[in-house]
Amino acid sequence: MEIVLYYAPITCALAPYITLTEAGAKFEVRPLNFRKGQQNSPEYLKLNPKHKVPLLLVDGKVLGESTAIQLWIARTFPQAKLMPSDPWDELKAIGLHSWCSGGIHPFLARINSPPRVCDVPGTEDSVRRLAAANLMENFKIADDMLAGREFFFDHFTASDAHFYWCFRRATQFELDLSAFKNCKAHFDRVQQRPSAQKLLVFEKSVQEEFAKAA
Ligand SMILES: N[C@@H](CCC(=O)N[C@@H](CS)C(=O)NCC(=O)O)C(=O)O
Repeated sequence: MEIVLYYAPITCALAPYITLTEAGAKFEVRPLNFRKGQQNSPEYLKLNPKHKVPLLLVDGKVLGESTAIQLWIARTFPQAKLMPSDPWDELKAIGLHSWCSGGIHPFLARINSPPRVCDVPGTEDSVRRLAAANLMENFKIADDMLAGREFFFDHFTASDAHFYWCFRRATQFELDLSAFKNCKAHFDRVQQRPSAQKLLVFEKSVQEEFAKAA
């Protein structure tokens, strides 16, 4: 089976990189340079008209959207136990992916680029402030969920990788996240895993390549 992951540094595509690595999958990564707008190239738009990563190619078949990608990885590599085995918990895990993608990610995107959602002059700070407030509300919920636990379920799952990315992205903005001690401990725990360490080394190498090409 040929697995290709379209990825860009910093982005949510790092979560499937982590889970594919946890699964012991053989996969090729095709990094896109967002600074050069490679996600908007005609070739990439043919694969993904949404101009987003992550995107998976499996024997040439295209799969987009983090939730679907994570589910595919978990189902294809069941020995890695990337979804909880209990059917109800599996649904809760799908809910967590959906929350990361649809409930948390959009606020990170607004903080990163307010003009994408509001072009009224002078409103950038306001968009950022409101997005940050929504983000904090979500992190408080996650912090309560993670109280007294190592992971969202009784072992590491794909949900942990996805939420790790959300929290990591938030650390890259000027936000005070000190109230979310359980999220931070979870972040550190996931980041210590060999899969995340491998990702960080890979990310650095891609960023260096892109810097050279700038
Ligand atoms: N709903 C998608 C969102 C993916 C997404 O927004 N990816 C961002 C990076 S974190 C992206 O590729 N942005 C590029 C663009 O919008 O041009 C998912 O969960 O996979």
